[in-house]
Amino acid sequence: MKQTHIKVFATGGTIAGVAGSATRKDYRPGQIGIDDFVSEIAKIGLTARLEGQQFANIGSEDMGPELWARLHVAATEAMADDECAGIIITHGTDTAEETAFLLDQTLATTKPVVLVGAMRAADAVGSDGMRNFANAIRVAGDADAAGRGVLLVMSDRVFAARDARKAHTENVDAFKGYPRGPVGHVTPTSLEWFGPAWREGEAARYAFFKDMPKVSILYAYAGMSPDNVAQALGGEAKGLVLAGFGHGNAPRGIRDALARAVEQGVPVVRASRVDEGLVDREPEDDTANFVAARALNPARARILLQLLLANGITDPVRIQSEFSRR
Ligand code: DAS
Repeated sequence: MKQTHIKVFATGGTIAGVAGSATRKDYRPGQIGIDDFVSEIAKIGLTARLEGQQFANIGSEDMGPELWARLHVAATEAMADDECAGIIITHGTDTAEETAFLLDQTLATTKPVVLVGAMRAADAVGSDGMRNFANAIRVAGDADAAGRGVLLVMSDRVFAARDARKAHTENVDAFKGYPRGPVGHVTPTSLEWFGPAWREGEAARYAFFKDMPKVSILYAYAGMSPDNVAQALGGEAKGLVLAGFGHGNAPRGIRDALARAVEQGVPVVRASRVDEGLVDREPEDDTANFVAARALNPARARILLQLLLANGITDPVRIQSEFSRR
């Protein structure tokens, strides 16, 4: 029987991390090379043919445009390769949601693209890396995984990149999805989807650019002053995402300063510093031309605003309709 061919792009993170002792709390991310990883997983008898490529071996706090550009090129090539059934990207969990969402919006949905990480180093007691990786192989090798955008596999769950965010600093069960929870359940021996694919046959939504316009995030706090807006806009920011209170709220003076920024051609997206819930349009959005982030948290709202600006989409009405897509 012909084995499913899956390309594995390794970038590092805790999934490739070691502590040197099973009981040591501190560990170094990005220590294990992809070849060692692939030969280790071969021992558990999965039938896929894995082709590993080491892109980096970093903690994902250092992830950014250089590496995103290389991953995008490689994923685009793998999509065009008839031999390749799916792609896995091993990644640190800290910024996995940003990489997943950026690729989700800039790759076609014709083949599964799966990000996977771990919360415990490879030599920690109860390490989750190998199980998550085995689960990712099952998802990336499943034709039904295509048409769901980029996926993120952690703790036996499959999340859509549009929904997924890291919601715990330490737990193995670190990711949550909103507004959808997990879109599937996976183990090394089973995979169940909670509904049909929703992006079947879709082309890339936006062109990928390595150099995207600067977009700042302004984190709201009680007692903040309009100076904070000027600071956030300094350094040539072309757009701003408000990580607001509750429903994307901010003190009156801040809202006025943000409205002036919009008048000067800097789009402003209202997101929330609260972990979960929609930020929907309010009457003031119509007068001030703000955009509501809907279900995207500030980190992913920032990526989307960068992509829109890079693709020449600057009108707040048009930006709003892109934020309102699923
Ligand atoms: N070491 C951090 C990172 O690379 C955490 C992790 O991987 O879980 O994102």
